[in-house]
Amino acid sequence: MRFRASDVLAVGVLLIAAAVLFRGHLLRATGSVAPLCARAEPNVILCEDFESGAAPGWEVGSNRGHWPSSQFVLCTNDSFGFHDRCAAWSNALAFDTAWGFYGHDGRRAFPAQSEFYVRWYQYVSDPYVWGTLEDKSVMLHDAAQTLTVYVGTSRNQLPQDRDSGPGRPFVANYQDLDWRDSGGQSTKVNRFQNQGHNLTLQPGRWYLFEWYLKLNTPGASDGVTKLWIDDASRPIATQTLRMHHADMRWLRTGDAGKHLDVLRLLVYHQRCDGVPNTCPPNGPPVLNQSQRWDRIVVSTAPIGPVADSPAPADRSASR
Ligand SMILES: [Ca+2]
Repeated sequence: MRFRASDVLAVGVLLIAAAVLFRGHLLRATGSVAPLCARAEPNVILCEDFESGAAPGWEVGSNRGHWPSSQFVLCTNDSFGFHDRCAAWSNALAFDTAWGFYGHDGRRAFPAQSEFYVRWYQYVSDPYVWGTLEDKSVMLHDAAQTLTVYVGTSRNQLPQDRDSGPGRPFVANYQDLDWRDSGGQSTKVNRFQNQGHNLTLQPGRWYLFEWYLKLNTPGASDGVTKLWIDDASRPIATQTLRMHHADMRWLRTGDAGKHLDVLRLLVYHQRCDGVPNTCPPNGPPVLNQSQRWDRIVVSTAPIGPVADSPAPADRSASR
């Protein structure tokens, strides 16, 4: 898998690789992530806390088969996960022979929705060196792997976009390229925090992410996204909205009927071919750094922190 210089080529190669490597499997939600999962609430579509260790339901690969699928989930006796034993992770990111590094690549399908929330906890290793361009993280595809959107943990478009920068999460939407059907008017792939209080991730901490997506009228820029991020090192009483965009074109005109119903966990760290060039042999072939994911929930209703954190005092006020 490679990501090319332009966003157009990047998504093209990605989609080809995805189509070859993966077909989603729709499986029953499992796990005991939180009481809302244990109660099988009707809004909840997927729960995953990785406590079973083997990540059932996930299709797991890795960069050129470097890493065994069994190592996608790691458990310890204490706290590899967020306040529990197990988490999925991507560690020891290997050079892809182009300009990026990645390790494990895990995917899981969930029942399609036109409007939904994805909640997860994410840990960034200490140390962690951000890619000079970006680091991918939690991605969504359609079942046929023709759509690609994601929350990245870092995107650096400084100095042009002052809401970007190393360790600053963002949302990417590869359907909002400057396609012919938009009359050349749409170049809004990368969306940054825009609520006036940007968050920059710090290594060695867990963070709570909650991502809201509402699909658009195919071809029209009327979809919505919101992103809440909070430092989970301490109890989270009120989630903090970092991003809200209401002109999202998740679906192109020809994408009518498609849904974002495959969740993918992938750290793709890029790029090393700038100045100075740190790609092998100028730099190490493997980056010994990682990101972890845990306590994932997909729901048609707001989700919030895990149950063992204090409940938000007024969730409606924070949303
Ligand atoms: Ca866990």
